[in-house]
Amino acid sequence: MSQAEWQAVNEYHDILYHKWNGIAKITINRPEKRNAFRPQTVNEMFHAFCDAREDQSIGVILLTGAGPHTDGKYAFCSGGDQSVRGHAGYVGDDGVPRLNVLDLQKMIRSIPKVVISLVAGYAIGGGHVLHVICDMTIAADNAIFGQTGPRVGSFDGGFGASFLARMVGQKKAREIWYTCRQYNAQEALDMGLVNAVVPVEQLEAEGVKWAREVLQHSPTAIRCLKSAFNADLDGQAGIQELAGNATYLYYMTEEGTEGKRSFLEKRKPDFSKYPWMP
Ligand code: S0N
Repeated sequence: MSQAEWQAVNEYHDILYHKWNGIAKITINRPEKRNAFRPQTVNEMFHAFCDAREDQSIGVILLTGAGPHTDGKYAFCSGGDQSVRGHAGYVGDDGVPRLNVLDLQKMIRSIPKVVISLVAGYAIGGGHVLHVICDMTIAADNAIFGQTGPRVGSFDGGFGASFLARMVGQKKAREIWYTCRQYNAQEALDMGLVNAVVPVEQLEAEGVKWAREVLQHSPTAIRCLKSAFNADLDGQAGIQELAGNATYLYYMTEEGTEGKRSFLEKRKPDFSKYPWMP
């Protein structure tokens, strides 16, 4: 397979954003902070995800971290930037404390495209939660996973707890949070936290390979599957997404179109030719 020829999209400060052949790549670019996110980082990621959502040529989004840093170490993301953590969240240039990563989490979960995280080095704290939320994770052999909340005075009681527990089981999820241990790539693979482990120098190529496999398949089938996987955990919001896809498909039918057409033509709708299927 030929090498990805990434085209840069937009100018951001804290992230890099590229596209190539149906794939978008969002890279957190703060290696000097182990790719910790501040409000601006999250805003930029959200903006890039919005762009990828609207771009009908994009089916897969790779989420990764820039690196290695000058000290040779890699990071996917080390969570919230502790140096800007204020009384009620992470403080941006406007002086307002926020937990806007929660909006990003919801975006990653609900975007009707496949999000694959490529983890080299640390996926820690809120950075660990980010990879957990992605549809799939490919880990480099140097990846290190873990939560730090109870050690640094924070916790993610949302997807970071409940979805993690769905993924690795209740006992393991509680171990991860209560002990704040770190796990290597093989341990992560063994507990079902990641899909594959590859040598770090092959990480991006492997991500592109997985993306290209996904891209061969039906966008609508994958869109519906993603919302189906989310529905049981996401309550009414999950049902809304799943049902939104039913409406999306119904709008494409003759039967659905008859309802709209009859209204515009100021006549009674005629649904008689549409069967009541078993
Ligand atoms: C990642 C770790 C393990 C790497 O260790 P290593 O390799 O020894 O490097 P360090 O020397 O520690 O770090 C290198 C430089 O990077 C800076 N840095 C690293 N991580 C952060 C960070 N998270 N914020 C700010 N700076 C960071 C270091 O300071 C160092 O810089 P210099 O060289 O200038 O000193 C290790 O670094 C580590 O453990 N990092 C901290 C991990 C952590 O605790 N993260 C925060 C966890 N909490 C969250 O992420 C909260 C997420 C959130 O927003 C949220 C979401 C939902 C609900 C609630 C919350 C909530 O806020 O609670």
